[in-house]
Amino acid sequence: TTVRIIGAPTDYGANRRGVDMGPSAIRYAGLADQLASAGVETVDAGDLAVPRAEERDPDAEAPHEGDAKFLRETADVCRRLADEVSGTLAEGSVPLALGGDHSIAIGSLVGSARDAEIGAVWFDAHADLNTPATTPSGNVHGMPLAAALGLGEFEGSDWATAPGLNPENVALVGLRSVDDAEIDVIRDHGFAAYTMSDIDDRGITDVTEEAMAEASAGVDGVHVSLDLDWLDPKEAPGVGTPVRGGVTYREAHRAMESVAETDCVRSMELVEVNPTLDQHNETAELATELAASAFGKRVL
Ligand code: DIR
Ligand code: MN
Ligand code: MN
Ligand code: MN
Repeated sequence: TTVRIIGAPTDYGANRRGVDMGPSAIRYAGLADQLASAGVETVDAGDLAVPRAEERDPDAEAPHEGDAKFLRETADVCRRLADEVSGTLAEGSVPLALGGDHSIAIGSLVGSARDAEIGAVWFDAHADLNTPATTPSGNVHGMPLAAALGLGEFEGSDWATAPGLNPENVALVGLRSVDDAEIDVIRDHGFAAYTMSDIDDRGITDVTEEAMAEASAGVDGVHVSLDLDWLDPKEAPGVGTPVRGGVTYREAHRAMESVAETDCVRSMELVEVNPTLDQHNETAELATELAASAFGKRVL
């Protein structure tokens, strides 16, 4: 396998600044070395050019209550990321996108689903199923899964929807902070959704294997989206929206090992690493280790 690393240094979709430094933090933490220790070759495509929020006219971006902030800027980044992701797949490599906030997942999903039917597994404390109409925060990082599934109105939506992403092949793992409108979406569409309580009761291996089986059934491959706030804030303090009661270091590794065992990973992303909120870059380090496990690193 060759993994192609694509940095998407955005913070347009987040509630706090600084997550745009995620790609640098993850590279400095040793991503390429970690993946090499998994027996994986890497190519680094560098970072997408992302204009700084400060360069924009502040009046032009003032959001309305309940509206999505920086949606046009997000669309611009995601269009280019989608092209990078689909180009990487076309040359036979596996794209690994580095956020940036979780809004970049729109680009990853659109690109991964451009010439294929795909599933997605969402490792996250949150469901990311809000829309510009339901968002309580206005932050697009709470909306990417809805956008890619064609739910809600996203500025024309053509750039945001991934028709090759099958709703029957969506699984969410580790939920513990879900908004009311998101609960309705999960119920209405019957997404496979596993809360932290499911992990408590059944164990992480069982839950992850079932989620991967559901996501991969009958499709060409699976997009793995790893929001670092999936982990407990004790393990991953460098995230913008920490929620207590997340998975442990060991559970996270075991889950990523199960991901690798299925051999159906088509694309992946590591998002929401914010080094300005971190301690000694440990969340970025964790991200690199988990990526290695997801790409097949084993103890023996
Ligand atoms: C919340 C938080 N559901 C929102 N979402 C986050 O703003 O829509 N997603 N933090 O990662
Ligand atoms: Mn999250
Ligand atoms: Mn987020
Ligand atoms: Mn998220």
